Amino acid sequence: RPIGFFDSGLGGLTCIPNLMKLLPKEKIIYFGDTARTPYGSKAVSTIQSFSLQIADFLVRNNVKMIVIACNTVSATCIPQLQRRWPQIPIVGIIQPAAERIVKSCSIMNKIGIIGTKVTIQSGAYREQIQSLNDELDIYQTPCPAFVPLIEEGIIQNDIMDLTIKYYMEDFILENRLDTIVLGCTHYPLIRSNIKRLYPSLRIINPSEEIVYSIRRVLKERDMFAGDFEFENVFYASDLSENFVNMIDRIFHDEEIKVKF
Ligand code: DGN
Repeated sequence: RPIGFFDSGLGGLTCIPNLMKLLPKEKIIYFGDTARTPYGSKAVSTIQSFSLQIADFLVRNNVKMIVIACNTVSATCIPQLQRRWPQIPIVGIIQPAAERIVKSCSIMNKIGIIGTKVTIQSGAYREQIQSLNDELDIYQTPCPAFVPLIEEGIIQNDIMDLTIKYYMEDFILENRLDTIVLGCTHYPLIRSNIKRLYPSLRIINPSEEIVYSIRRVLKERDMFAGDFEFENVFYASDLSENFVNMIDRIFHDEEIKVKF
């Protein structure tokens, strides 16, 4: 059976390449809610009802696991999803990121979390990191304009660079940050911009870390894929050209099916 992934849009696609590298036999159903993106500035109750609908759809498609490839949803919806499907493993993205941060940072580090308004307001990163190590210094700031720009494909250009500086320059300098956590699955798409503007920052990418948790859960439950016939399918709730372009960019040569 396939693994179900979802995000408010194309951001969650950034988790897929590492999954394919680490677990090449696993197959995927991905749902991007491109019709209703962005989630990051919506009411929590709205995000919860959207997430339940999407998870319902994935379960109807017989997924063996639900991966929440979205920080905003991971910060606000996991208990609801677990209550609805207690028998299906649900993997969020914040816990694996918190584990990586605690493993690779010390009290000498100044760690900045960037994410959507909802993710930052929820305090989920700080809470989960400090539940593992309460001595780490955590700073947070929301960057709400990143997602709409990325969904529009405005990435490698001056507008994005200026927006990054607008949100991050003072945040980094005032707090003397040395580590930044990409607390939104869209942000790996602007990782190279951030690296170019702030070369000495260490960047932690939860979209990569989540795959280790997926592997751990599959192992614990003895659920690794055998050889089976299934093509990866990508669904989007709206015909978004950027979604298709992004899939082409991530998967180059592969024949990918996108359904609307
Ligand atoms: N990609 C989502 C996240 O990781 O939080 C957020 C996108 C959005 O809807 N703003």
